[in-house]
Amino acid sequence: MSNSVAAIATDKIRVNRVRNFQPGVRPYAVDYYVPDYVPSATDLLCAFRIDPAAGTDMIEAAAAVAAESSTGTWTEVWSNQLTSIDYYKAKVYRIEDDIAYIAYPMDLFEEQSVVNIMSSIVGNVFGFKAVAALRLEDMRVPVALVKTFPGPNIGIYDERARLNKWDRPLLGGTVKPKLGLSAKDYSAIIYECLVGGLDTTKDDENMNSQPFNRWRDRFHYGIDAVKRAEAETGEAKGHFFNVTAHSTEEALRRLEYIASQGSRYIMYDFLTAGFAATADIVKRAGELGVILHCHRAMHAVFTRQANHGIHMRVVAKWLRLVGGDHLHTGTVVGKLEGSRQETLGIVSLLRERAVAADPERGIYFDQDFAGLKSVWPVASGGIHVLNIPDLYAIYGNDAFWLFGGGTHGHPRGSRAGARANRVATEAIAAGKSLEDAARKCPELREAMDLWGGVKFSVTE
Ligand code: CAP
Ligand code: MG
Repeated sequence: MSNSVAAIATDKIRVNRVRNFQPGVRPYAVDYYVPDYVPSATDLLCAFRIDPAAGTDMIEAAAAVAAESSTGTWTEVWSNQLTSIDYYKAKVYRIEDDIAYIAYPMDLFEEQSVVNIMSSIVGNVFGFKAVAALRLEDMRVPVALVKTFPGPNIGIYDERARLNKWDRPLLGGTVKPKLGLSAKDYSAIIYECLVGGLDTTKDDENMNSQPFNRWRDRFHYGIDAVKRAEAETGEAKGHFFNVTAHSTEEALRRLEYIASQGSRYIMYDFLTAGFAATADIVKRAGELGVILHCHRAMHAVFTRQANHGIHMRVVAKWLRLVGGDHLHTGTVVGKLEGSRQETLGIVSLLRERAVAADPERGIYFDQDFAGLKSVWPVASGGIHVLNIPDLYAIYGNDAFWLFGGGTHGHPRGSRAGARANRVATEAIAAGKSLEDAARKCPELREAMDLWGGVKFSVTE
């Protein structure tokens, strides 16, 4: 058949299909609510918390979400007949109270693309009139799709091996004030923290390359401070240099330079920059052998509301797939929102090979990470020495704890604050008490006296 004959034949089929087509608008539930569907191992599964719009029942609202996040639109279209719509459509297979479980065939998603997953699953549906509020509570990514992602380049074990630091959590601190310091003064603070006992320091999320502290100046003074602290202490040290920039190209340029000059670490604001940019940063960081610290600035815009948005556990899974080496996860006890059980769940999702469904920790699905390396959970935000016993109970050894105000707020400055944090951490990791440790460490005693009354509320 010539091309034009084939085209005419195809057109005839199309015309016939248009004739058979039943146009009009019908309930989403007719097609997208399939309660007898048994999800397959290759389906991507979602648990959505749904508050249906007034006048819409839960089944119809759930079916609307399944439709709009997969193949559907508001009206019947003749062209559904040109594909296997029953295969490609997402299916609401279970509803329990206000949670709808939806299965998506894996073929709906491009390999290795959180961006593509997001454009479908959290794309249009959150503004849908059928729902008053909608929250993506959890997502089971099928192993076959997990295998297409790179995961962390370095992760927990290899970073410990590089630093040769093992039996305790690793410590860091954000330089404060967050903005306004000159590069030279900034580096003096880095040096004080590292010599005092922190393993690392870091830029703040909003420190990029402002007029008062350009990235290259900060890097040169900063890496010099790191090297001097290493020489003085005989330990591996580092600073997380934030390479977040106005464009991915510029972020990569900064990353290349910083890696070429021997920094162990870079940092990236992966949510404000986006997952596509982060994938580029992960790839190049891996080629150059630098560890990538991921700050989650902006997450609370969509993770905080209990009835609307995306739960942080989903964001954490996505980041592990894309391949950050460190991720901020909250502290439970510090200044920022996040319950104990939910945080424990997120920590498991970052660190374990496979995680079983666990309603108490808010985990709806079993998730196998198919051998992807572990991500360091990072506790940061309003923590100080007196929180260390609780942090140890929550995180155990394999975590980073960052003390910003909890280092520089010490009555005798950053070096003394760093020492207090280090001594307290070593004591708790060795099974001793803070009181015991403070007897031999005046810096710790002073920090405990200073912050004895500072307690943020805790949600279990
Ligand atoms: C902490 C911090 C971090 C937050 C981010 C800040 O400083 O540098 O950005 O921890 O939150 O600016 O608040 P302090 P999360 O140690 O002085 O509080 O880790 O929850 O993403
Ligand atoms: Mg910060």
